[in-house]
Amino acid sequence: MTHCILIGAPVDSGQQRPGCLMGPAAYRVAGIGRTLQSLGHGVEDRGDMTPGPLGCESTPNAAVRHLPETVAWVRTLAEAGERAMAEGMPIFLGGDHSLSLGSVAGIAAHAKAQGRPLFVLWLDAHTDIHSVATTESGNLHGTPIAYISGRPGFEAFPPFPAPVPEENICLFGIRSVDPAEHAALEASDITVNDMRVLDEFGFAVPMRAFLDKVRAANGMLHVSLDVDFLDPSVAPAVGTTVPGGATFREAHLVCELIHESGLMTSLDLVELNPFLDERGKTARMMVDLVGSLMGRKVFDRPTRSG
Ligand code: B3U
Ligand code: MN
Ligand code: MN
Repeated sequence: MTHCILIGAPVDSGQQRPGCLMGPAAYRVAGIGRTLQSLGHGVEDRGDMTPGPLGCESTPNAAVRHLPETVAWVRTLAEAGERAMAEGMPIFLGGDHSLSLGSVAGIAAHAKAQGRPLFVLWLDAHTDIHSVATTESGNLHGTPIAYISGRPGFEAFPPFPAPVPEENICLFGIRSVDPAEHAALEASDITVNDMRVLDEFGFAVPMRAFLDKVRAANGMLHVSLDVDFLDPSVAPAVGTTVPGGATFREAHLVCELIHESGLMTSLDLVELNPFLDERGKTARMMVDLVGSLMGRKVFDRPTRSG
């Protein structure tokens, strides 16, 4: 039984399609609390966070949008995340992916205090490794991987507490990469499981390889689940749909493997835009995946990693 701490993060400032701020409400309506309770977990809903006062941060990159608001969210969510880690498993209800600039900062601070290595699994169509200097769209939801891995270009942000080593980061489901991101990744030790890899080896083999690494290091595991990891046919409610994503079955398998590993210590659910949904289909899909991540299965049987 896990003590799950729901943290509403109605962040909408990291991209341009209004609607992600309705995400936390949609997860609650879709029954995230009931789903976790039905699996025997404790649930504490801390409600929706609000960003602190806005500063006057600026950047030479004129494309960047909502920098002070994003920095304010980072402070709020880092604090909420660090506090929740001491008491249970934080589940951040987004909100666009810029919320992970804050959630991972808080979690990294906690892992550092515990003296344990942090690993990050990024389930996403995108690599989100722009810096504030390289983003062309100016959408800061495309930047968290650069911030958490300690790359330059984040002078406007609080210093990242304990950068996550590149070897501890696994991007999974990738199929949309900008040229600057491509260059950054080619020169890095971040694992990139793009769809080419997943088509050839399936989802289980690369996922188990990463989970084995986390286990061998006695690591903590943060999972960041972007709605666009999924194929738009099963998850249409996202501003940046990219064809060719994980199917219903592939996504559940990934979540079941993560659960069986027993390694996940925190979770972000990001980029749900309920305004674009079809009668709650995507919100329900995401809540179902949380069910698989937290132990729902058809039969209990010994598994390779379990
Ligand atoms: N890499 C592009 C597109 C993008 C990143 N994350 C999302 N879209 N959801 C950018 O704008 O940085
Ligand atoms: Mn993303
Ligand atoms: Mn994405």
